[in-house]
Amino acid sequence: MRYDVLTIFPEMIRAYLKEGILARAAKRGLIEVQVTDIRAFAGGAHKNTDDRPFGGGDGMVMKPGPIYRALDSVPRVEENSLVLLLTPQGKRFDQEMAWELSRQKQLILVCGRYEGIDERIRELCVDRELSIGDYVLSGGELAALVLMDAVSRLVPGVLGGQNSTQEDSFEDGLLEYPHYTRPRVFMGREVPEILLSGDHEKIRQWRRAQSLKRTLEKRPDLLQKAQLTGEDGAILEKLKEGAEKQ
Ligand code: 9D3
Repeated sequence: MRYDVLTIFPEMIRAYLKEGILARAAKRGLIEVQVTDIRAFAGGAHKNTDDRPFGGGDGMVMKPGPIYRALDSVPRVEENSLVLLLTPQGKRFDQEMAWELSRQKQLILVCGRYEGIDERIRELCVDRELSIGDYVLSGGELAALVLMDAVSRLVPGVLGGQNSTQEDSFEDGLLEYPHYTRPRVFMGREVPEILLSGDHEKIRQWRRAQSLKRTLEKRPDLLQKAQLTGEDGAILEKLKEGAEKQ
């Protein structure tokens, strides 16, 4: 996977990519990230990347020229290349979209700042508009990092097996079961007995029931889309009955 990130704050992107799983993936050649400074493509003595909006109003708008030239400078991987604009108006990014994007060869991420970008960039250059959620950020940089993090984890080899994607939260659409490690007793609170039993089938059943219980309690909306077995259905019925009695 190759990412090209277009931004007026290249160091914001580079800083996050210096450490952690994405840094390791880049060192191993599993992903490549090129950051392009939009300002390098701005003209004039002041290298302005923004200007006042036609028609008046508060705030500034990103000029089309610098973004257009920055995009033009990005080498395109022939097939499977997408230009994504990070914007509050985009379709909400989720795990399903992360899987879909992970099958591309190149993602070109355009980070907006200020009130937004000139509409003609959207029309001429952008394949898709994405948002990471319904809250107001100061620009697209954090959104681009969130996207690259979520997508890169799905690129074969990036997780190195230790943390299989299948067991991850959201991969089967359920929240995770509770985790425990040593010590066995902490501040008077014991690890559930079953986890010490060595009975792997019992442990698997307990964990599945805990996942279902948590999801029902904290994120019942996730159950609609979740991949549930017949066993899951029976556990959920019991949990719901229990909730009614109380
Ligand atoms: C004052 C009206 N604002 C719309 C809610 C304008 C506006 C706010 C924030 C325009 C741009 C931004 C900067 N945000 C992003 O560029 C952004 C974003 C976000 O704010 N939330 C969730 N996902 C994203 S992706 C890019």
